[in-house]
Amino acid sequence: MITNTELEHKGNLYPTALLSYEHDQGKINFITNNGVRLEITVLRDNMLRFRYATTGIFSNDFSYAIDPNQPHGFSQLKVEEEETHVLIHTEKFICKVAKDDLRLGMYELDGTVILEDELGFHWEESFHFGGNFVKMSKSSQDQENFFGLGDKPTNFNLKGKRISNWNTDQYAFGKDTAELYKTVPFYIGLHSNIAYGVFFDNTFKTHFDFCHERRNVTSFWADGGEMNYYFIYGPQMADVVTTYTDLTGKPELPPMWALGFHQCKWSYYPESKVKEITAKFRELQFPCDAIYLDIDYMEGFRCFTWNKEFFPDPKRMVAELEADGFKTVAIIDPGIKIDLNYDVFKEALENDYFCRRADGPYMRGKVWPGECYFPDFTNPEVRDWWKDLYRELIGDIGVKGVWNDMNEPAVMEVPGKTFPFDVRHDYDGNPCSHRKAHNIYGMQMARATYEGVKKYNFPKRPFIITRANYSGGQRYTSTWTGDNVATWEHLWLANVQIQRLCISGMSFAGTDIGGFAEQPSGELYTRWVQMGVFHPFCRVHSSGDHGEQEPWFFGDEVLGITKKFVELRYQLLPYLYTAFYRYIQEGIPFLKPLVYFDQNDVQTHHRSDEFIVGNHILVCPIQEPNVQGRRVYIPKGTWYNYWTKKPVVGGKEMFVEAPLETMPLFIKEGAVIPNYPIQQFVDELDFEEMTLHVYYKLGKETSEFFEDSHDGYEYRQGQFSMRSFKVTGKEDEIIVQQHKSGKYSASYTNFKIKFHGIPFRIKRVFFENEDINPEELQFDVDEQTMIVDKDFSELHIVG
Ligand code: MIG
Repeated sequence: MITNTELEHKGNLYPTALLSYEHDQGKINFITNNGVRLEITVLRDNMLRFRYATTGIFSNDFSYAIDPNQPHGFSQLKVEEEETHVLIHTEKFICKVAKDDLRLGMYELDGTVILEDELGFHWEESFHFGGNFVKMSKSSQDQENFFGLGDKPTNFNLKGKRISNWNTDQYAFGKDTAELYKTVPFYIGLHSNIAYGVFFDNTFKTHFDFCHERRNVTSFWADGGEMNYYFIYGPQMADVVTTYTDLTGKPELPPMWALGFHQCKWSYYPESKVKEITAKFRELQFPCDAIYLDIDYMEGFRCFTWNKEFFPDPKRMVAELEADGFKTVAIIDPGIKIDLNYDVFKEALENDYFCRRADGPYMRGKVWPGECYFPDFTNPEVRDWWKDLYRELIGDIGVKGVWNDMNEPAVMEVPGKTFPFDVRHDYDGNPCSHRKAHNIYGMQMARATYEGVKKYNFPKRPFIITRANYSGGQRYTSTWTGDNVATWEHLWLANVQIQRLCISGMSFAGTDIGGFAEQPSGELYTRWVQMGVFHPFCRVHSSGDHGEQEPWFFGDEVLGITKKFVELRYQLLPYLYTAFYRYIQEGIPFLKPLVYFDQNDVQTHHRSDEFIVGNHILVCPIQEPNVQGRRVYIPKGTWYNYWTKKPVVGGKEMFVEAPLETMPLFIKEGAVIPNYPIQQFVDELDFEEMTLHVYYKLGKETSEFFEDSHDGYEYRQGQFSMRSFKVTGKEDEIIVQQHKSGKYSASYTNFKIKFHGIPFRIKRVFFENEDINPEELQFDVDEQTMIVDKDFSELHIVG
């Protein structure tokens, strides 16, 4: 082992022995002989926060990431001193602090190691900027694996990787590009069936090393700021992820149309082009809910303006699109064109809202509009002003969603592609340089946008999508993974990135389906749509300069197949919306990587191809050209092949056929999957009945189905319904019980129940405990369907 003295020669400094500590209501403060302070805060039974101050003085405690409304409180706490350690016992785990050097260890109640400091906290003074490089190293356990970190385009399992966070506009990024658009300094460790999490809440450039430099060491450090991190104990990965998401916050429910299919391109203009595209969707009966306007809708790329030649009457156009079932989403960038005849610029200048360099000049940089200044979104007054800029776009013109781009922030033709370090920011009253504000600039822009769209779209719900973000930004906005490329490798990356975002608190995420740069073949496009319809956010986007990317561009075969998959998404909307509800309520990821689904099965630890949407649908995207199928690892349990309806027993790999028109999909046995009829857009049809697909299981399984009015805020006053379905299967029986809570009642009256996999011939039917003639429920033997009142409580079928 390297000793502390040896490392000091390399410029690292360490805490020395403990001088004293005190405990006051969940805060335990330690001070060492060399003046280092450690403050441990007990936030939950399964979460502690650690802050270190090297000079004995903490800076103002302020974080953009932490949700001010996060629930906290713990049920038990005992602090006791032993000869060598101070012990902190919560109800769930123990933290030990070593008296001779402040090194930490986390243990389960039976003493099993969860996470131990290797060198622990150390630091190196930063001569150029002042302050310190703050560092932490932890020992990693045998067979330990690592997950998380937001949008990183690398292997899903992070072991062996070194990664840094510095939001960057990475056009056509590749596998292992270290720095992308987002910063989510949160990871999950997993060993011995124990999962835990570390959230390093530091907005400076941060670095993570997962056994890359040294085989048994994991470390994280930042170029400035405080060593300030949260430790979250599982032991289930689900506990870690939901606790992290509680800490950094959950979004509100999006309008259901935001979960529909969206079509985008850089750029659809003029108005006639937009209309040509939307008309084609309707003509081909290809479902679509939203159409996007990229930067060319503006007058010379000036935000909050319209090019009147291309869009003479935006309000009329937006209303006409809306009447045809299309919501309009418009892009807004941060760069404001330097132009004294431009109101937005003038106002910001007069009010001193633009970012300045250290010595006073404005931060000037080139983006699409040419030379620009940039609002300081870390100033609450600037955010308020920005919010009100949406009055016309949203309140008057009727645009329904806003797309924030270039907010890393991106600057063209300069080294580093962003602001220089010396640029000043308000940071909500904690003035700092760009080194500290860079990684949250985009998040604060999206936050101000969210507030504006919410205000002017009220009482309807806002929809925001951003490219750059930081932990906690999920409270305000959805996101996409930026400028990917139309290659098979990027399809693979897209699959990994969305799963990673989902377990990093940011479930509302999608990729540019088909690839942004370059042009996909029809086959690649088809495979990407097949996967994309199961991602939380589902949008086709492309740079437009490499040819067309609308679904009809690739010929009839591709059109037919992609249409079938988009229709499937529309049928599954009630199921997807329910998964989303679980995300906003409990922080449960919309889709679950296999390791999240079954962490005790080591077979899942290195797999990243397949994922589970909601609780019951297993999706196995095809990621190679010219294949007729693929090997799939089916997780433990019994699953039905969605296409053949044949059950398979999991816990093993198998070859599954998937010619171009299909993709392997499996439904967990016992599941009840609600389906809407196919619609061209959300709420197009007033239907009388919807379908519940019931998959037989020998045993019990519970499913749920959340409903509300699909927009507006009545759901917060109890205007929603949560139906839970319990399926109990026996050798010659199946019972479906429904329990409903909540006040909302949708307008349809019946469920068509469609059974799958029933291993017996249906002879008798008991409905609400009465022996009835199956004909009363319009029983169809061939289809295995029955029609029941939507509020039924029990259907009991006997063979
Ligand atoms: O410098 O607005 O990632 O989605 O179409 C390119 C034009 C700026 C980058 C975004 C992309 C968008 C494009 N933007």
